Order: sequence, then C-alpha cells, then structure tokens
Amino acid sequence: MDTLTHRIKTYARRLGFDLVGVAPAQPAAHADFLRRWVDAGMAGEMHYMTRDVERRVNPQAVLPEAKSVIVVALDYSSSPNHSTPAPPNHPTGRIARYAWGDDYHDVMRQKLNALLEFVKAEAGAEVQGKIYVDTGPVLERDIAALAGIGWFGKNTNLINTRRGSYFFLGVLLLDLALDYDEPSWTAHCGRCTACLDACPTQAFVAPYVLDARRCISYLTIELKGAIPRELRPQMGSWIFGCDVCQDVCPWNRKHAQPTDESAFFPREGFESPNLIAWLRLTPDEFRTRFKGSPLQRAKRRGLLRNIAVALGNAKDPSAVPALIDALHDEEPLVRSHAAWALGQIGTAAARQALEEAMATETDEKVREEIAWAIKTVDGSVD
Ligand code: B12
Ligand code: SF4
Repeated sequence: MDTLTHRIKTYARRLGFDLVGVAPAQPAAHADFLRRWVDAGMAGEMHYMTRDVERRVNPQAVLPEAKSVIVVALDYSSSPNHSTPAPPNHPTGRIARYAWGDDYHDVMRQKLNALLEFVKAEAGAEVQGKIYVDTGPVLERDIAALAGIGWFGKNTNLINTRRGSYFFLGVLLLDLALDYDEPSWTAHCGRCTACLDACPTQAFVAPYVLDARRCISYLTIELKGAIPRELRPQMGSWIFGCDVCQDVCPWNRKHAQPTDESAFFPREGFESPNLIAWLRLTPDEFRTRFKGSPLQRAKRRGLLRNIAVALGNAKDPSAVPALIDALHDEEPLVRSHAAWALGQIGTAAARQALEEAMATETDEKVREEIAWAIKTVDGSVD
C-alpha cells in the first residue's frame, strides 16, 4: 500500500522511531481532566502547565491549519529488567533511566526535523508543520493515545502493550490530511494497583490522577526552591527523576525493549552516581560533566540540593566531611539541605559543624534549617 501516510511511517521507522501513529488534529479528549488538575493546584510551580491550558488542549491553537498529528515514540531504557549493580563502598544515588544518556529533546527534535523535511519532499514544500517534544503547549499523551501509540496506565504514563512505557513522545503537527490510526482508549491495567501502592511519596490521589507536588520527579527536577521537609525522607536515593511507578509495572517487566538509540546509552557513573564525589562538583565541573545531559535542567544548586537529601537518607557517616563543605557552599539552597542531611546523620562531628555554621550564617532560611537539624540531633524534634 503506497500511500503518503505509509511512506511517512516507513521513513519515521528508518529514522529510528520505535512507534509511529497518526491522529486527526482535534481537541484533546481528556481536556477536562487537565482543567480540573490545574484548578486543584496539582501542577504546583509548573507555571508552563497552568498558563496555556486552552492552547494545550487544542492543536489548532498552535497551528491554525493543522489537520493531522504524527506521533512518534522512542524507547530510552538501557536495562528494562533492572539488574542491580554490586553495591560500591560509597553511598550512591539513583537517576531516572530517561536521563542516563543525552538530552532527548535534541535527539528527538533532530529526527522530527528530518521527518518534516521528508514530508515536504513527498507532499510539497508549502506544507506547514510544527514539532513538539515536551516543551510546547501540547497534551502529548492524549494525542498519542488518539494516534494508537498506547493507552493511559493508572500511573498516568502511556503504555504500549508490546513495549511497556519507557519511551519518549514527540509530535509533528501538519496542515495535511492523512490516514488515521485507531485510538487506544481502552486501559489494560485491570485490577493491578502496583504503581499506586509502590509510589514512595503516595503521589497518586486516585488511579490516573497524579498530584505532581508530591512526585519525586517534580521535587527533584521542576521544583526550584526547598523540598518540603516532610517529603525528604520518602525520596530515598533518587537525585533526578524517579522510575518506581514504571519499574513495578508488569507491562514493563514483561515487555520493555532495550533502546537502540546510542545517544541514550548510560554515561559513565549515571546508573549509580557517587553521591559524595558529585556533592563536591564546582560550578565549572558541573557545566562540563552535564553538558548535553537532561540533568542540566536542575542546575547545580538543584542537583546538589537533591544529593544532600539522598545523603541524609543514606545516613552514612562517610558523607559528613563533604556535607560540612556543602554547609559553606555559595548557594543557600545547598547549605540548607546539607544542614538537614547532617541533622539526619547526627554524628558528633555533624553536630559541631552545625553549631559552627550557625555562628556565621546570615541567611534566615538556612539558619532555620540549621536550628532544626541541631534539634534533630538532640532528639527534640517531634
Ligand atoms: C508536566 C509533566 C510532568 C509532571 C507531571 C506528570 C503528570 N502525570 O502530569 C512531572 C514533573 C511530575 C512529570 C514526571 C514524569 N514524566 Co513528564 N511530562 C509532563 C508534561 C510536560 C505534561 C504532562 C501533562 O499534561 N500533565 C497534565 C495531567 C493532567 O495529565 P496526566 O497526568 O497525563 O493525565 C491524563 C490522563 O491520566 C488522562 N486521564 C485522567 N483521568 C483518566 C481516567 C481514565 C479512566 C483514563 C483512561 C485516562 C484519564 O487524562 C489526563 C489528560 O490527558 C509531558 C509532556 C507534554 N507536553 O505532554 C511530560 C511527559 C508526560 N513526561 C514523561 C516522562 C517520561 C515522565 C517521567 C517518567 C520522568 C521520570 N522518570 O521522572 C515521570 C513520570 C511520572 C508520572 N507517573 O507521570 C513523558 C511520558 C511518556 C509516556 N510513555 O507516557 C512525557 C510525554 C514527555 C515526553 N515527551 O516524552 N512529568
Ligand atoms: S515517578 Fe516516583 S514519585 Fe512520581 S508518581 Fe511515580 S512512583 Fe511516585
């Protein structure tokens, strides 16, 4: 069958995309869910989610002549069935597997640009197209379900029956009519609630509804300020993103496919980062090490904040010297979370360093964290 749609799909696969589907450009089926979610405040400080709600649910708002949306998916996981590496002799953190390699925005955008060029070559240079990978006002999972890429799991991720959910989505809006795929609205979770039960921060208020303000992915990547103190102990060793609700999903356990995209292969040390070494990264070292990596998004202060929380949770006294140095970092956000971590570890050296820092610290928020940490060591926190 040599239709334009077929040729586009074949070319998309040749570019390396693992799944490709085509949907009519129409208002999002679950627009009301998004409106309710935003109104309930569940987007937290993600202002890009609250600003453009009506644009986000309507493809014609971003491309008025849009007729079709090509949706592509690219697998990113390197070890779908999580093989735990041998424990090293220093505290290690965890990074969500989507961030082990290069930044997916660049990888996907390059491929989608090539796809748009192909469409223009096949259908005429005057064809208008718009590409989005995560950054634009598009409800990507909704369009992807309409294009038959996968169905909504209770963990809100889009799941494909043959591949699980470890894939990125990207969309190409076109002012061109194409042949459309069958939508995949039917959920296949059945009575399984593994993801809802396993979430370390109890971030799901109901199946299909995630309160982003509690999600470790939000806390470690999107939140710019202090991490709420009551959630820190539940974050375990996650320092960037979180995979728990996908790792426990039976569809991933049985069907996840290792990525063929070499750009997503793990960078050295990303599968089990050495927390003490990373806490000591200078601004220059941070820039060099995370060039082209998704971790850049957290900025140095955000990443060191997360590392301090993970070290506080590890309660490993070998981290105390590095945390004492971080207690004097140039960033108040890093100092305040280092103070918390020292309070959790609670050795005599940690307590003394907290006392000394209190004598010179001028930032009110950091002082408050230090005072709380000292109380924790002394056992006088409720
Ligand atoms: C904001 C955002 C986040 C936020 C909020 C997540 C969320 N669930 O909304 C935070 C920072 C927490 C986050 C985390 C992650 N994200 Co994110 N994120 C986005 C973003 C930018 C928007 C998502 C959105 O629209 N949320 C609004 C809420 C209302 O949507 P929703 O929760 O999906 O709810 C929908 C359904 O549940 C459905 N629905 C509601 N009720 C019901 C009831 C039934 C019965 C049914 C069937 C459906 C249904 O309708 C809602 C609207 O479509 C998209 C990119 C994009 N532009 O779309 C990426 C995106 C969703 N994220 C992605 C990824 C990879 C992640 C993480 C896995 C990263 C990580 N490992 O840390 C985690 C997963 C956490 C999770 N369980 O969702 C991928 C998902 C790919 C996939 N296979 O699904 C996307 C598509 C990015 C991309 N281009 O690849 N993310
Ligand atoms: S990514 Fe982690 S914290 Fe976020 S909803 Fe899933 S299990 Fe919970």
